[in-house]
Amino acid sequence: MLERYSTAASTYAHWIDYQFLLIAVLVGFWLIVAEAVMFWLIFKFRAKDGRPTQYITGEEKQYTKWITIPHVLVILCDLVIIVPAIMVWYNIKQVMPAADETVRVIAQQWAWSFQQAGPDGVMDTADDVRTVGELHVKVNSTYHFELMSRDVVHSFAIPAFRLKQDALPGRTITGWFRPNRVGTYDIQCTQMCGLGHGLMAGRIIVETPQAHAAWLMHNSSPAVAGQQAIPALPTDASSTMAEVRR
Ligand SMILES: [Cu+2]
Repeated sequence: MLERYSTAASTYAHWIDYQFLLIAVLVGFWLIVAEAVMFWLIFKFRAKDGRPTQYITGEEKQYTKWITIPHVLVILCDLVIIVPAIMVWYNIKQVMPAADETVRVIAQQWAWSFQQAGPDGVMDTADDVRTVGELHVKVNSTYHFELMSRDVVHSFAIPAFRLKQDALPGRTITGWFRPNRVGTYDIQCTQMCGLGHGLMAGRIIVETPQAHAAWLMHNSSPAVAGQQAIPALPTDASSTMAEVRR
């Protein structure tokens, strides 16, 4: 239902949407009830000729129930909101499903850079693909991200995924997402990070596995793409290097 009003492109987007819907419906219902009662009371007890003003201290039993009953109802409604909110938080931020892929996300004033494994599927090898401002991912794959900052506090946000995570200099923060809809979506920085903050936009392109494999192959270093591994040094060569070091 909410899909009509905002695009949801990750597996946990609807968990967050339903949490917002729950809050909106519960709070909205009580807002309407409270306003209706207030206007009814204003109308019922409006000034009338010949009717003296009542002075109500609120200490009598028949009046205190007007405070205690709504108070208990508010606490019950809080529980109805807080319990699913904790479950959503736990499932998104505390649980890490096994990764199919890993991407490194580096924030800096004022750009996003990304690093992911090339066709060999191993990070930190010569065929890694590095991009700026544009992250290509595969649909229906669970991604772990390693988020870092080169300078100040930034925040990595993909509204269509309902993903938002602060990036702190000196720390690597891990999280996850699983895109489930092919398309191009915004990446934003959502922490005021300096003069160019408003320009710090990027995009994430969710592709089919075939399109993603083709993109990886095309953007990986042509010299190393297709090589299985960097060959080990032959024994005599390493001994020669050891001799040189001596
Ligand atoms: Cu920023």
